Amino acid sequence: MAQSKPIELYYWPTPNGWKITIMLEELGVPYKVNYVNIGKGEQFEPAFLKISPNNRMPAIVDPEGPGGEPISVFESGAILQYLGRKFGKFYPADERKRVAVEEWLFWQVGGLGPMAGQAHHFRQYAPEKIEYGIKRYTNEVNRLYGVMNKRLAENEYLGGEYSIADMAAIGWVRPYKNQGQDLEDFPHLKRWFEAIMARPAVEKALAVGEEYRANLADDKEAQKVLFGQKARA
Ligand SMILES: N[C@@H](CCC(=O)N[C@@H](CS)C(=O)NCC(=O)O)C(=O)O
Repeated sequence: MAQSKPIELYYWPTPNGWKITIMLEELGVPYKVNYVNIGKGEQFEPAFLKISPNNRMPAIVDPEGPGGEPISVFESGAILQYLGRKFGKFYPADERKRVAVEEWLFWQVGGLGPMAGQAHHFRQYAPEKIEYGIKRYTNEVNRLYGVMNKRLAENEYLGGEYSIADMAAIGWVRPYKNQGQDLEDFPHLKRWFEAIMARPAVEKALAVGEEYRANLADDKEAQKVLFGQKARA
């Protein structure tokens, strides 16, 4: 499948954003980056909420969607599946292989991502040091790393072959130190991490918007935007 018009990517350089730049770089399809500065509240702009009603990036608009009409997709897992189906890569069509990829993809979006996110929050950003929260999420990430390590002892990649499941997980292992983890404790995970980080497409993908990456721990204004959100009218 050839893509003539670039895919519009709504993006900020974070673990969830990287998933999609990795997939697009691996596929080698044209894409245009629209930065959504989440520390400045751009995720609440009405035009963005139309394509991503959860006020989270990443999201995409594919001008060449089904039937040749544009389609928007939000939620990183759904975007990875859409791109994998459309371009027939990194998301096998064989049902057994597809199920394995989906298991580890959903494991990431429902487990590793949210738990590592909470570990970052309690360890780095919470204004009070809440030992209970720090311990709970550091331990849970440790458990999840152990699960990955076991899987990777018997499989080269999470879904078997390199796939969207690995692309989803890598960005969440990258900040392992901020999650209080040591990759030396997980040798198979370390082998996997190093292999993926050495891929040229991954290196290119992680560099997208690198200049905008700031330490959220020092940015009180961004913290005000991001933390303590409630339902909006
Ligand atoms: N479940 C979503 C999570 C996306 C997400 O949490 N994105 C964060 C940045 S990593 C965001 O856009 N935050 C904006 C906000 O909290 O308002 C996905 O996998 O796409």
